[in-house]
Amino acid sequence: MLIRKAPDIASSEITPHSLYLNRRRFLQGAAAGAAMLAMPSIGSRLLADTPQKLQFSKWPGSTSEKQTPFNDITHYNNFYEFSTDKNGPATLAQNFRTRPWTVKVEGLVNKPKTFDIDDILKQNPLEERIYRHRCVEAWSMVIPWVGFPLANFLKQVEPNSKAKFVEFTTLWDPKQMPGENSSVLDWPYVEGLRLDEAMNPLAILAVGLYGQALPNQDGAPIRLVVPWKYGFKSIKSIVKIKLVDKQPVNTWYRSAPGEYGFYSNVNPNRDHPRWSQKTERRLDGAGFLGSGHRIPTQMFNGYGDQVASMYSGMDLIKNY
Ligand SMILES: Nc1nc2c(c(=O)[nH]1)N[C@H]1C(S)=C(S)[C@@H](COP(=O)(O)O)O[C@H]1N2
Ligand SMILES: [Mo]
Repeated sequence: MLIRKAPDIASSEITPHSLYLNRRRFLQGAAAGAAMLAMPSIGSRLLADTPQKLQFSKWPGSTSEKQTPFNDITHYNNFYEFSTDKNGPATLAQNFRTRPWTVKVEGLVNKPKTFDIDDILKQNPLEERIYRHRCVEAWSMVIPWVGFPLANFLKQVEPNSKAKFVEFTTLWDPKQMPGENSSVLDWPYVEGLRLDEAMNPLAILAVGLYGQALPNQDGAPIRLVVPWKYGFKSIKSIVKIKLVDKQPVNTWYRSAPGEYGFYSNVNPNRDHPRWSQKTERRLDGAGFLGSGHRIPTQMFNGYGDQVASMYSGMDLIKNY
């Protein structure tokens, strides 16, 4: 896992999230490697659990672009709680416990409530939505998510008139998540949306992909998916959702404010300080050794007709 294959070394875009971390990154990698070696019978675990099949309807707005193969979606992950290596979470998250699991919804709401994940699954009609997924590192995928609109979920707790933003928090459990023992990021991972963004019909809470429960490395049991924004906004393994009146400080902004803004809308006209955002490498099943194929990046990841009006009058170069 820790041995870099030649194309990874050659490519400047594989690990840019962590480039600034310099030697801290190496310490993290060593810790993750040690944790992996300590795990018993990884091989047998790979086949042990039958994934939970989900019931869902098909959302009519899905893209018809070629879907990224399951194997790439589950072996090319950013999930720093487990590893900063793209293929690390697939192994290190094998034994991650996603039951029992609750999501606490609190803050500026009339009806705060802690939801059990199985009640969430029963109470929210699921849809399959095939979305483009674009990482700030200039790679992209097409993923058949299974989930439901975040707006429907938030309406159940009745946000009050003071609520202006939504803050999401990932589980903090360093015993299970080896990366949380390192200072690679400030834990727990936090993300935020403006309330109108959260209420946009495209924003979903995903509980599955390819018709089955989310693989752990993709953010089981429940994660955010905001398809017009860079991938890091789509926070994984959520335990808390808080309605607030001030703009939340999201984890990537906290670690590198000049690089990862609050808005993080996919924008080919606003370069990342260290690389261009004009194009992206679409992962197409060629796997790690392949480079995918390069395509132009679209404003708002191609979802502009549904989201651009939320930003009218805003300078999207300044508000990156
Ligand atoms: N909790 C948590 N959520 C996270 C991350 C992370 O490290 N921790 N990485 C983000 C980044 S940078 C990306 S690109 C997407 C990747 O999602 P995927 O691995 O399911 O494709 O997850 C995002 N959500
Ligand atoms: Mo990302």
